[in-house]
Amino acid sequence: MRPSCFITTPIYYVNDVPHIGHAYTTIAADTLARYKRMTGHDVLLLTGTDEHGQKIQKAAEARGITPLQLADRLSEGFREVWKTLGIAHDDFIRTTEERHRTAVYAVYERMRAAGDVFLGEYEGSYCVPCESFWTGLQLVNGNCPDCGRAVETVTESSWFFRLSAYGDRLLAHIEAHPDFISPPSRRNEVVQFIRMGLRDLSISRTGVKWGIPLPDAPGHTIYVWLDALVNYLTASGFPNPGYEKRWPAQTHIIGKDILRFHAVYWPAFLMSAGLPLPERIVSHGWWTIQGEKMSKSKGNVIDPVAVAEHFGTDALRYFLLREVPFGNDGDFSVTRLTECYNAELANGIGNLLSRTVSMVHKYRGGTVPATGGDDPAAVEMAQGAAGLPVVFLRALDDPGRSGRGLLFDEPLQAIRALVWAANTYIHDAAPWDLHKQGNDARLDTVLYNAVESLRIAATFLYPFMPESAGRIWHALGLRVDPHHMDFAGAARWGGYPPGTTLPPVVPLFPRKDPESLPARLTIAAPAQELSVDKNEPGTPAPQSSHGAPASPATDDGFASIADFSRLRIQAGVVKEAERVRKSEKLLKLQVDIGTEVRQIVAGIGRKFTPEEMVGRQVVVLTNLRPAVLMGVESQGMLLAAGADEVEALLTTSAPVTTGARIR
Ligand code: ME8
Repeated sequence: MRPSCFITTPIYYVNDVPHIGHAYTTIAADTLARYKRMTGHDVLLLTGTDEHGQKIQKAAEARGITPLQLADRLSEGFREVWKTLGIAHDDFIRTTEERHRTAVYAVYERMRAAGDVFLGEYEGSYCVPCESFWTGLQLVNGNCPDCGRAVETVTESSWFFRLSAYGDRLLAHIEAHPDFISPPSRRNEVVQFIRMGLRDLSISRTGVKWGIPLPDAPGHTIYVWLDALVNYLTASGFPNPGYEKRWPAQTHIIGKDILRFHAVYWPAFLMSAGLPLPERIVSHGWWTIQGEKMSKSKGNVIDPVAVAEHFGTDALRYFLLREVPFGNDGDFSVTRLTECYNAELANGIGNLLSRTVSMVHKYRGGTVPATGGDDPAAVEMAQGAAGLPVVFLRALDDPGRSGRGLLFDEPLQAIRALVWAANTYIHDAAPWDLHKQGNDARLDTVLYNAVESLRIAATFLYPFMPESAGRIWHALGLRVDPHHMDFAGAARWGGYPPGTTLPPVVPLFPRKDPESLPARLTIAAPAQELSVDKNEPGTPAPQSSHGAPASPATDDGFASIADFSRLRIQAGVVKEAERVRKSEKLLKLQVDIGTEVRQIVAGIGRKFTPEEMVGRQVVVLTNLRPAVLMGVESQGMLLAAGADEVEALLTTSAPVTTGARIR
C-alpha cells in the first residue's frame, strides 16, 4: 500500500482575486505534491477558500451582494487561476460547505468536553482586515501590529478557549520535533511568543453574523480562525470513520503572516480535541513589488495569470521557486523574470532541446542512435544526474529531521547544473566537427548522451514544470507516467531507449524581448516618482517596459535612483577559478552569491592568478544579461577598477553576508 501524504495550502480569503503571493504558496504545495506522487505516495493536496467572517461580510456589503454570492464568485475565480497555473489539487474546500460545519462542531464539542471552553467577557482591540484581536501591549502606535491599520474597540460576552493551559505542552512538542516548525528562524519566533505567556483565546463573536453559529449559544458565531483551521481536518474526512488514514497532515505550507495561528493556536486546539498534530508547518517569506507590500490601492498587484500568459505557466512556477530560498522574502520583478527566463530557460534547457533534436534530425535522420561507447567527458555529467534523487530527498523530505524547511531552490540548482554540463559537453565535443571528420561512433555517443541528459532533466523538472516536462518527453519520443515510475532509477544514465524516432523540433522556451512586455505586466513606479503628463492632466507619465517611468526624450546624463536600483549588485565569494582556454585575460570563476553559485568570466587574468582569486570576497553585478565570452557563458560581472587595465577589485570594508545587496 502506498504511504499517505496530506499536503495543504492556506485557504484563501474570498475578499479578492489571487495574486502572485497566493500563487507562490499554491505552486510550492503542488510541486511538493507532485514530487511525493512520483516517489510512490498516495497524496492528498488540499487548497480552498476561507469564506466566513467580518472581512467577507464587509466586502460583500461594499459590492451590494450577499456574502455567499461573493464567496461563490471568488471561490470559482481561485479554482480557475489554479487550473491555469497547473495546480493538481485533489480537494478544494470551502468553509461554507456542510461537511465543514460538521467537522467544526465535532472539534468544538471535543474541546468543550475537555473542559477547555468557558464563558467570559471580552474587551479588546479588533482588526477587521486581519480578523485578529490584540491586547493594548501588542498594538503599534494604537494600530494593528500586523497590517498597521486602525483597530476597533470591542466589548462583548464571548466563549473562550483555555489556550493558557497549553504553553508547556506546545514547547515540549516543538522541542521534541525539530522539524515541526521551519525554517529555524520561524521556530524561534514561535518559541519566544509562547514563552512570553499565552492568554486565553476568545473563540466566539456576537458582532459577526456571517459565520458558523455556536451550538447552544444564540447570537454567537465561531471565531473565523477556529473555523478556518479546522478545514484541514474536514478534508481528511473528520469526524467520519476512516479520517485517520489522512490525518495528521504531513505538511502545512503557509506564509509567515499566519504562522502564529498555525503553530500555536492550531496545535493547541488539536491537543485539546485529543487529535494528533500535523507533522510539519513550513512557513515561507513575503513577496513585495519594488520593495512595497502588494495592494490594489498602490496599483502594484501582479496578476499571476497575466504572467503565465506572457511567459508560460511553467516559467512562472520555475521563477517563483528558483528566485528566493523558500523562507526568505523576495522582490518580484518582471525584468528579473525576463532575464532569468532568457538565461536559464531559453538559453538553458530550451537551447539544449532544440540543438539536440535538430542534430539528431540532421545527422541521424531523426532516429536517436545507440551510444558508441563510454565517454570519459560525460562521466561527471552522469554522476551529477545520478545524485539528483538524493538532492530532492534532502531538500524536500528532510531525512535528518533538522527542520531546515523546504529547499525548493536546491533541486532546481542541481537540474540547472546538469543542463549546463550537457550544453558545455556538446560545445566541447563539437558534433558538427565529428560529422565532418566522419567520426560516427563518437558522434553517436555525443548525440545519445545529449538526449539522455534531456530525459533525466525533464523527469526531475516534472514536479516544478509539469507541462514542460511533458513537452520534452514528447520531443524525445517518450511516454512517461510520472506517477508510476522508478524515481531513483530514472536518474541512472543509459535509460533512454535508442532507436526512437523524434518528431520535428518545436521550440520550448522562445526568447522574450525585455523591451516588449505587455502593459498588464508593467508596474507603476513608487508613487513619489510618478510624474504627471502636463498635456493630459491626471494621467501618469508613460511607463517603459521594465516598469520605471520612461526617460524623457532629453538625456541629461544623470542616473535616477530607479536606474540604479535596476542593478542588482551583490557580495559574493569565489569558490573556484581557472583560466579560460586560449585567453590571457579571462578567468572563469564560480562565485557563490548566497542563493546559488554563478559562473562569471572576468577580464582580470593579467592582474590575478586563479589561485589568488579562490576564497576572495568580490562584488558582482548579478542581473547583467548573460553573455558568452570565448565560448564560455558568463552570468554576471565582477566589479573592478583601473585606468586602462584592471588595477584592483571592488570589495567591502569588512566581510558581509554572502549575497548581501550593495545599494
Ligand atoms: O490568511 N507573499 O488568507 P489570505 C507571499 N484565510 N505569500 C503571500 C503573499 C505575499 N505577498 N500574500 C499572500 C488567510 N500570500 C487565511 C488563511 S488558513 C487556515 C486561513 C499567501 O487570503 C501566503 O500563503 O490572506 C499567506 O499565508 C496567504 O497567502 C494568506 O492568504
